[in-house]
Amino acid sequence: MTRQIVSVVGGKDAASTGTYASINPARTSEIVAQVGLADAGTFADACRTAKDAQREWAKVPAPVRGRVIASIGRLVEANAESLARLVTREIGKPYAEALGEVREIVDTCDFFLGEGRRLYGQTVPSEMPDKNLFTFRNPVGVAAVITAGNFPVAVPSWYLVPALLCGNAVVWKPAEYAAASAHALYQIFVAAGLPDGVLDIVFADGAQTFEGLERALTEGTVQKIGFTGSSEVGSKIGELAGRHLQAPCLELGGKNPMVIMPDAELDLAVEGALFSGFGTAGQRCTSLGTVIVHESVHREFTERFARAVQQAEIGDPEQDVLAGPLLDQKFADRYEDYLTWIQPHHQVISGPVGRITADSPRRDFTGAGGLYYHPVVVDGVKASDRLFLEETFGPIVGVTTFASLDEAIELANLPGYGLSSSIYTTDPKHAFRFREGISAGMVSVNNSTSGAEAHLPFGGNGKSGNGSRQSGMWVLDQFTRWQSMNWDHSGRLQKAQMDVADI
Ligand code: UN1
Repeated sequence: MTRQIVSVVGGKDAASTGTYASINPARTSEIVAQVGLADAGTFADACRTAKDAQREWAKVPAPVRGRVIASIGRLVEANAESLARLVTREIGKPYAEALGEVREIVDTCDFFLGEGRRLYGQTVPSEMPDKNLFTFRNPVGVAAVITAGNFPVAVPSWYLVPALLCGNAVVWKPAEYAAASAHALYQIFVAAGLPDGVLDIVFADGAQTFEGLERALTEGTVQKIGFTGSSEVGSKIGELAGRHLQAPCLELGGKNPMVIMPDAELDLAVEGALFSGFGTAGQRCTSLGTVIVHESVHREFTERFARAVQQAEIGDPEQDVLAGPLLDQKFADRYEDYLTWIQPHHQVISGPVGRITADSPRRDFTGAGGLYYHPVVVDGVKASDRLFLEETFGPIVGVTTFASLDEAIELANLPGYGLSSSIYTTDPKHAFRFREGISAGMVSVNNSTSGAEAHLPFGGNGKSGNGSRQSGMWVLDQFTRWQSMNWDHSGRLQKAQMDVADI
């Protein structure tokens, strides 16, 4: 069944000026949704509508907003299977992972529903007698949230749930290739009791979104941008926000390293590398980029890793598989581009070579043109290589060696990203030294680079983001602004710094 979906602004369907067909990447002949695309004007309208709705929403007491978040969580839970099935069908994520993704929304709601009864401010001692100082968290206003399609429902919820809880309105622009999943989630949020206009959804291409956002920033109807996507687009968004004196919340790419020490449990490391590198077909921002393995265990590790990769189940995402197809044709093109570059340069130790010709790396399992690709492991990657420095966002993992932990840390930081990282070691000293030296916002010890829990700070540094953090209580600083208040009941003008009594 093909869904017909359009943008919704202020509770009403908005006009479309173009269309996009969202396809099932496991069967590319199947259209999941025909998506009406809006233009920049509709985006800017949505921000104005949201601004009006936000004024009223901010007056709703925070504990009551928390109850709406609780209802969203319950509704998501009640619809978990159908939502996960839709995610699998639209982006090819294995069903178990899609269900996990839906679980992450519920976890996020569980965390924030109670925050409606906290959102603490402070009472602070004054320098002067008979004077009281307070701090308050105020909503920022309207958040424009632009999200990628690899986590079409969980990652948007990291923005939507806290932003709404804090009394903001949200205009959400999801990735077109995940539009049906996004629309289904939008409907659940609205059904939980959000007033019209407090959450608006706009489907638009990149250029129209950017133009619409620029207009909204100029009109003063957007106070916060949340963006998850590539470092390249993130930097453009950052530039635009900066011109309007705004600090966006940016969650960008990663070239996430995994360091394997000589004292590591190798089987565990192989399992971790397999899941980090090829789970979700390597299409998480937290996916493994390069294994940095100690030279003394390099041979043993690569042999075991190559075997594990060759045995991994890649196939129909509705079945129990490690990975399904790539998300969308544009990611498939990118994979093929990397592969073309890799072939003459490197030793591919697991992947198309020897099993399928290099210029035809696709494995079509269904006979219906699924975007299935071989996982590829490339050994002997050098620090100056494209493959070492760039995020591939696909099932390609590089391997390189090191001699000392300091060298490993230097290599791990070299690409200039700083999202996630991992070290396999049985020595806590190594783990802590790695944590101190690594530029990443997230560090795993004896665990995958991917799979952060929903109540820890999530985010990166360098090319991975501007230091903003999502998830957990840290995200409250993105969606509220601190306000201070002083209240003098002395009955006279007490001047700060000037009327402070000496001891
Ligand atoms: C992303 O790919 O943008 O930590 C987010 C993880 C997931 C989120 C990934 N919970 O791997």
